[in-house]
Amino acid sequence: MPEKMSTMHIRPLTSLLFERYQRDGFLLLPPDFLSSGVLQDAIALMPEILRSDDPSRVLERDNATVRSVYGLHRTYPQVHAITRHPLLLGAVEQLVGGGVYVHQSKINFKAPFSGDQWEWHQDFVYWLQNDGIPKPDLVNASIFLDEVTEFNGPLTFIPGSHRRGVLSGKLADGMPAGYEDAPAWVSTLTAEEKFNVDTSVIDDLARTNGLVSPKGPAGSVLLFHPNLLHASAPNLSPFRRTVLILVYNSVANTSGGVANPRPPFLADPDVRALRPLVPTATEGMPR
Ligand code: 6CS
Ligand code: FE
Repeated sequence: MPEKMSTMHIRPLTSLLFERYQRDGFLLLPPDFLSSGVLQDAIALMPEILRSDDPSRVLERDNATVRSVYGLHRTYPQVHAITRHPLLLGAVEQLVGGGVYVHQSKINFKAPFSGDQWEWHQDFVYWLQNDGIPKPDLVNASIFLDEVTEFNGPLTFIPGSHRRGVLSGKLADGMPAGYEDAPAWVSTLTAEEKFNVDTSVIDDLARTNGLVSPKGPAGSVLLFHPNLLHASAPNLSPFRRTVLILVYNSVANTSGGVANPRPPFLADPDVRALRPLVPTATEGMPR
């Protein structure tokens, strides 16, 4: 049962789940955490999102397969509504400790047979170095739009690694191979990580803390810390592994400004605190 409801926002995480996130750096919530309408709304949008020939769409190294599309909460009202789902927003506020806005949203498609890797990395260093976000007071919320199995390139974590702080600030220079003519901001979105964490660090931490790949049916929600070490292998299976990732940031942790701001679809300049969708007389609880 959710803890006592605050006047404004629901606090759906029990103290057990809250502490598990603090310990491991991630939390996998079952599909019934969000109403099924959320999943249907997001899935219904995918054909349109895939067709969008927009700078926010990043292709794989094969220059044909769609890797990711960014800024969806700005483009599609249905996605913006998902960011305000009372249980999702309430859980994120509990973990951040206050009001939040969406810094970045994306769909990672991880297409069948051709969805490429994400090398070992931490996310926060990208938002620190590229967007001037001062502290790791963010939460990644990954909503599984397909079933995630051991076969279709699941996210793999090193549990507890979020407590080691920023493990790499070394920016690999130049544009990744195949993206030489792309805008500079594409460099941190491809299969070649720009802030590479040294394999000796991965080796050491994986041996002490182990490796975990949270798997689950479509509709599952995976919350994870911006300093948690993670990677995912190419998808060699015939099964798609699409996830919608919402990056929530504390409204008390906004950027102090950077010399070359990234486009709004990568770093949203609208930092107003999100309010939960409320049941309306006609529609009842949001989908
Ligand atoms: O540069 C970024 O914002 C993105 N890059 C990576 C590797 N993860 C975080 C984020 O989605
Ligand atoms: Fe990442």
